[in-house]
Amino acid sequence: MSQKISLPKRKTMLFLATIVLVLTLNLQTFAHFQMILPSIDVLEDEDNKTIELQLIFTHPSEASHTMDMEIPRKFGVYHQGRHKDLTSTLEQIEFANAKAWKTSYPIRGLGDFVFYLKPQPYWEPMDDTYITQITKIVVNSMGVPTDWDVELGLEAEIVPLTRPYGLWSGNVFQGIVKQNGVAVPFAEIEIEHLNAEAFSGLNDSQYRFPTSAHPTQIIKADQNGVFTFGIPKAGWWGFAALLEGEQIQGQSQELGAVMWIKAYDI
Ligand SMILES: [Cu+2]
Repeated sequence: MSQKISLPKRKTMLFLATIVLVLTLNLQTFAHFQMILPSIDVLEDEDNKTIELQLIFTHPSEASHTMDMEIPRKFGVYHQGRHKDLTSTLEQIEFANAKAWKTSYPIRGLGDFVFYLKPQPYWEPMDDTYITQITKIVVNSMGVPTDWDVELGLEAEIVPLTRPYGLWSGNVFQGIVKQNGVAVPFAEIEIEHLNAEAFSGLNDSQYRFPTSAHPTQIIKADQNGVFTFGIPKAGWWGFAALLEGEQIQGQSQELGAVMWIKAYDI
């Protein structure tokens, strides 16, 4: 039996549909990305060996509103089989009117230094969920590859299949999405380019996106949790695999596995 919907009811439904649409649009155009932003990605002989790292929770592509970060649960570095906890070295800073963190780290020796961050869960009222994005970045010294493909065994982790530095724009980047060491088939991954010029406050540096679907790229992993993305432009690119985490006090938690890479034009 077909149901007829009376006019006032239809109006209400239209209204509700509009609200849902607006909320959905917000979700799509406000992808959150936890960043570890190092002052340099590959150190050469002549470079200062003490690097700076900033921990920022933001919307990198639109360079819009940046979220306050509480002191991270853990920030550390892995190199040649050794972990170093850097949490106590973090200093609070302000970045785009929000609370962020920074530290400096002296790079000793050659090879890969894998920095990893476990932030405190962030309550996002707009999405009615906690967001926890566990983030990784590899800084290399002197172009010698050592640890870049390591799996640290994080709760949520992107394990790169492509060396995550020394990349050209036009390369593809591949990785495996893992949750507690297990590959996540068909995981959804959001990808954004860091709009560095806008963040540094230069005038007229806003991107003009052709549509509202462009700031955040969305791909899915295959049945083995492997994803592939063709890098269209030089700069920093963030990958956030969005997973379902454990509830926190009855509220849902979106668990993210995040990794950042930097590409250069050939
Ligand atoms: Cu936000």
